Amino acid sequence: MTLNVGVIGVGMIGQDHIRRLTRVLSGVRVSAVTDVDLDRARTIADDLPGATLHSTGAELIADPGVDAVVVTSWGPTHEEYVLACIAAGKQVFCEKPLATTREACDRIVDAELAAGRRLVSVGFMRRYDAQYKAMKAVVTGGEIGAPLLMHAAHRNPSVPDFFTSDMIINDSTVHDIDVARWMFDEEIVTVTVLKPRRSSKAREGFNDPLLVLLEMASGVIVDVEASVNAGFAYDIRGEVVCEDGTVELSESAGALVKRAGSVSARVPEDWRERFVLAFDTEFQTWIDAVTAGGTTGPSAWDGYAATVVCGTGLASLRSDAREPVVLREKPDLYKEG
Ligand code: NAD
Ligand code: ISE
Repeated sequence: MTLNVGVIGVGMIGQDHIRRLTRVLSGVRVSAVTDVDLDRARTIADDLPGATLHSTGAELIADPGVDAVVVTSWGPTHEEYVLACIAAGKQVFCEKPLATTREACDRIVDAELAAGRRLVSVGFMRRYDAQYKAMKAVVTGGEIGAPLLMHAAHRNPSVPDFFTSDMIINDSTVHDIDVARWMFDEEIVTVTVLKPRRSSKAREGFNDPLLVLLEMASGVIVDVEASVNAGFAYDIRGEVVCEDGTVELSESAGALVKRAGSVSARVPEDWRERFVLAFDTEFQTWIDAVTAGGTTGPSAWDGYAATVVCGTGLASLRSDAREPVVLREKPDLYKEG
């Protein structure tokens, strides 16, 4: 059986996901596309045999030729499309963030609860990365004792002009926030954002880098060094410190080259290169689950919790204080798996 997927938002990641859905993965085809930039959507549709071009997301969701939906438009537009998919009873894969405010995420969780089943999957692809998965297996296996700390770094080479200090938290660090919740199987209870010396490469008034401290319910502390003007590469790091040892992500998935006086390896250019296989696995797993009549992956609850923690981080960025994370009670729908 082939799953017919409609894609809303065909910008950078939308096009990358269409490439993997059409050329890399199996059991799926892109049957419809749309974008607020209709010319862009038309150009993409022209390259997809048999795909329908829709002028709005609502039309695409209502199309009987669309079995499931991928939302890759800008973050503030996600809520509308995810709610429409739930109302139509269609499975939806939504790129992060699930939505940009706590209230919007609440509405999505409430709609899914009213539907009585999981219809939403959120694009936190690091959970599918082989290195992160190996690290989690060591931590949960208990072979090096109880976890105490995690050190993480999320360095982006550069970002467009519209990027702000707030986005270091809610666009970039949101991934580290999801990793922390998933790695330790528990919620984050406080967030403290520290502002180190400002990089001279950051625009005036732009705090970069940031040091984001996440305190987990068990007392484990995760420190995330986040920056978007690192210049040299897309550099993602992680190390969990446990009572009897440590476990860390490898420096590079590629080959290590040693020559006179130096040791070197490739550092990825961007998130597309670093997480290419994670994205592939994330999508194939989702396609298989949806084809089988269900869903899989990070839930609307995970999207809600990540957005609330980001909001708490923004509060700390402004107050310079340690801020408590206040979550609603976790509904039973999200307690399994
Ligand atoms: P982009 O600006 O390149 O593309 C977004 C597209 O959405 C544009 O073509 C825009 O015209 C379209 N769009 C905007 N509003 C719309 C609306 N109301 N209806 C339909 N289309 C609309 O942005 P991007 O980098 O592709 O990011 C898109 C989403 O993917 C964001 O939520 C972003 O956070 C997420 N993202 C995730 C990752 C990851 O690592 N998982 C990486 C990059 C982006
Ligand atoms: C981007 O939107 C992503 O999600 C990338 O994974 C992240 O590393 C980058 O910082 C974000 O801007």
